[in-house]
Amino acid sequence: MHPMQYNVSDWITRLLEGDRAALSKTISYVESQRQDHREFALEVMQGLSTNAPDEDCHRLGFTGSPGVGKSTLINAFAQDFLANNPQSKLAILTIDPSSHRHGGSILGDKSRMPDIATDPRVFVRPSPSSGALGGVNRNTALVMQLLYLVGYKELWIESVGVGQSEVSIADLADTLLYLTQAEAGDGLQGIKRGVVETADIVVFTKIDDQDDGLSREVMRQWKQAMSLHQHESAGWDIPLVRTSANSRLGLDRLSSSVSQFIQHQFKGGFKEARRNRQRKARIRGLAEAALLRQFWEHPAVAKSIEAISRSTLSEEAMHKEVLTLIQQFKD
Ligand SMILES: Nc1nc2c(ncn2[C@@H]2O[C@H](COP(=O)(O)OP(=O)(O)OP(=O)(O)O)[C@@H](O)[C@H]2O)c(=O)[nH]1
Ligand SMILES: [Mg+2]
Repeated sequence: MHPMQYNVSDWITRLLEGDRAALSKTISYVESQRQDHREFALEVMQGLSTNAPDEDCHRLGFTGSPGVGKSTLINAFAQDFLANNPQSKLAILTIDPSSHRHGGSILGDKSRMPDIATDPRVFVRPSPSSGALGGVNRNTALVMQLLYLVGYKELWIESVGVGQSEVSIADLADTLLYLTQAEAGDGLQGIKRGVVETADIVVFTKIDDQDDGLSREVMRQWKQAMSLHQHESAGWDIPLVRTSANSRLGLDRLSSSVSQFIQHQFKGGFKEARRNRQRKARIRGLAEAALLRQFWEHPAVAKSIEAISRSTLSEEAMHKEVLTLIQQFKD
């Protein structure tokens, strides 16, 4: 008998009927540390799966520094999206930074999406980042797949997108928006940090005033710096879009840039190529994390590491010892 009281097929029926409480619970089971929870969730997902290709699913990523305006832009952009696509179902995953400036970030993110959080077509889910600073965690792709399986074909994900986690937002998004504020002196931080390598569209936020001269100057600098960079999809020039969630400046342009990118990816066959690359990156991330855990938890290896740490081995001898450790782990 299953360790959990619920019956898998009843549970699936609830999910397919649109039971939001059941959906929230299933996500918690996916993210749970408990083996029986995870097994139940995976069984449910297998039952939901049709094995049809998920080409009709669009994963839109919003990344950028804390406070840059991700949640507020999502709130505004989602209203436009739903107005233009009234039949669509939209799921939004926000990954809480572990230490949130405003405190109480779970309520915080929902309250920063006041106009959509209660819309029956929208499902907002804050997820813990499990200590990984990047936000996205090893379960995010699974959660997104679950949402897709219960009928959410438009999946948006908010993440600060820095730091070291097994899986990054660039390994998940079909379309990745990099949000930045056009601030003096800060303008090219994103380029310096190499985000342009992964961004498909650069979005300047909080440009409430069309005549904001500074933002134009910062944008010019970005344009110049980015002319040296080639996007992974041949023929795509990364658009730079000035937006404001408050005055709604640039939201139309953002919407058409996203549509153009989707078209470009589809026509050029880039979407599938990208998803393959992302799957590989996720496999790599998950495998590396699992292997490392096993390595550190391996009793003989752990013992040897203790011994080596306490010894007065020379640096070159220690390097040799590391190779021995790996052999010990493999045996
Ligand atoms: N003037 C102005 N302020 C904005 C705009 N968008 C967001 N803000 C403000 O910027 C602050 C941060 O916005 P959030 O949407 O919470 O930013 P975030 O990137 O989601 O932040 P984290 O989730 O903490 O990483 C809030 O006080 C917003 O009211 C805008 O278009 N114009
Ligand atoms: Mg936010």
